[in-house]
Amino acid sequence: MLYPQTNSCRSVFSLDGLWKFRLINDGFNYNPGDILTSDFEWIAVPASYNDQKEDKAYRRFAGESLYQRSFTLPKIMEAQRLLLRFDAVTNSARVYINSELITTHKGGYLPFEIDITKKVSVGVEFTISVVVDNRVNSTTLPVGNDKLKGAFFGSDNAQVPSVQKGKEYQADINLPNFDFFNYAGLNRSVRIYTTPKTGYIKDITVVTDIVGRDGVISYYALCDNDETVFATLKDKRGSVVATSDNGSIMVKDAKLWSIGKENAYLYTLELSNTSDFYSLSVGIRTIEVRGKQFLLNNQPVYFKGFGKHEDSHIKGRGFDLTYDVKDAGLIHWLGANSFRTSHYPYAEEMYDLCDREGILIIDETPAVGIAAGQANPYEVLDIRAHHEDVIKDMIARDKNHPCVIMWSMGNEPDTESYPREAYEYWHSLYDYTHSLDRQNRPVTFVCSQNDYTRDIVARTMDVVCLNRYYGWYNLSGDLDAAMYALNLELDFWEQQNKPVMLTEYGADTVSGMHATVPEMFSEEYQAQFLLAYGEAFDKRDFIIGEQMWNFADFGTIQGPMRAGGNKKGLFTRERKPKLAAHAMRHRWNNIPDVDYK
Ligand code: GCB
Repeated sequence: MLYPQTNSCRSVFSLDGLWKFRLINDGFNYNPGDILTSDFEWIAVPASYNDQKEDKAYRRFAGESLYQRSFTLPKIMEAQRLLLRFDAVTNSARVYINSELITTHKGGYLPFEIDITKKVSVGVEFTISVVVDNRVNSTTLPVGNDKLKGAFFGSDNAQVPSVQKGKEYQADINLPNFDFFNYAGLNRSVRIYTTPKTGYIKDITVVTDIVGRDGVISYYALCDNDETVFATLKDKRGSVVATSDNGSIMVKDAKLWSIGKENAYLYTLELSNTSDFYSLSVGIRTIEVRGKQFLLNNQPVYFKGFGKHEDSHIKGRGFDLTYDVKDAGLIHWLGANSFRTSHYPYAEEMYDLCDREGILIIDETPAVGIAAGQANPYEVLDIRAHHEDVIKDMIARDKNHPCVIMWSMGNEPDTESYPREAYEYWHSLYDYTHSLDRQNRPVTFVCSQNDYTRDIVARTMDVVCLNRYYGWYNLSGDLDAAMYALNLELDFWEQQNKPVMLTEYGADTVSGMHATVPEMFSEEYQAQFLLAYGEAFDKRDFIIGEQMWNFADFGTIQGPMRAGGNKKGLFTRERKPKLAAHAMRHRWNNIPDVDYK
């Protein structure tokens, strides 16, 4: 799926800004075509709605809400094909133009678009209404709990007096099976973009290779007719390097794309036919897992970084380019080189930035929370087809970014209780993921702290990715015992002859809380915790990377384990460094990006 662009043949109109908004509650029903004239709020797009108003309903709400806005398109657009594109509506959407339902979409973290050429008349006002549903349940990704009512009297809660068990407090609330706030709404940009009416370029896929000192770019362009697509490759200064009309370009003495701002060389591939034009940044690089190494351009990489979230005050999960730029700068400041898009694909602009700045991305689907208490999640949850859809859509969106170096199919599923079913589920998805990516990037999923001897699927991934909390959720506060346990486990993984990466390890830390004898929640404990893990990694050649949890503090559902959110950040939510940020900066600046192990 191509990102909208303005050029000599296409144009983009932003629909971001103030929209009319209301929760669909208190007996309010949306009748398609109804225009909101009263009882609505003005709300900013893109942004989550939850923290924009001083109303607890906005944070606690579970259900549908309505966004509405009217537009008139200029007559100069008459000659073009019109596409309405939503970059992300969380968690699902019904879209109306005036009273007509024009599309529905499930899943809150990937774009969808609709051809509206025949639905609107240029020069005539029309109204877009979007009904957004924020509910998560056993059919959605991320997964939520179906039981919306009676959450406070659940029989699983040991603190509920036995005489109250089974009693229901009548309130719909979201019960996410994941540890980030279920921020909802028009979280990313909304636009109308145009293409020529015929002959438009529908899709482009790029694969690159290195032969000696030269680069090879193979491109596959899909048009709505059979016309030949011509390619022109330009270097950074805009000089033409090569042209082609046969899908392949040889680049003599190619400059490769690699880690770091100075090394992230991007060419521009311009594709055109008689009606259309599209330009794409291309980084020439190869990726391969060989033995216990992860090779970028044939050099073994050591991953330094974290899992992140798209999360900030007030905007919630709303797209904010300024935060992306700030975060990329902090990644460089730390001497880090990579992150995982835990736990959903991020806004496309972040990948574009990472292409330019040489930051590696492990791209993750929203498949988080695949565990169902005592029950078999592979039977209880109705997610398989949707899971395939999000993998397909994520790859369709992100396949051309050089910064994307591995696909993560999901985070912390239960692989231990029903090992055979887990294997069947995840291994078939692994094959499916590989089959969709012409670049054939490595594929993995990220596994939780479990009885790793029972998990028979993680060890079959291209890279084994482990989330571990020795010293936090277990052996709490005792780093000596934690390191003993971690090393016991790493001895096991050493036998598997696979590259292994730690994709989460961390400690909640209250910024400003200090201790001479480091104890949990103090800044000193977090720093010692992370460095102790680092020491264990340094001793093992098969550990190819460390991505601690988390880049910054982030919002979660409230609960006894979370004081104003998850506090495992190296930075506060406002991006102020904790002591551990300085400690990791020192460590990472002394570890090279490649040829470390
Ligand atoms: C995990 C999850 C992550 C949580 C983290 C924590 O294992 O993957 O989503 O936020 O632990 O801090 O508990």
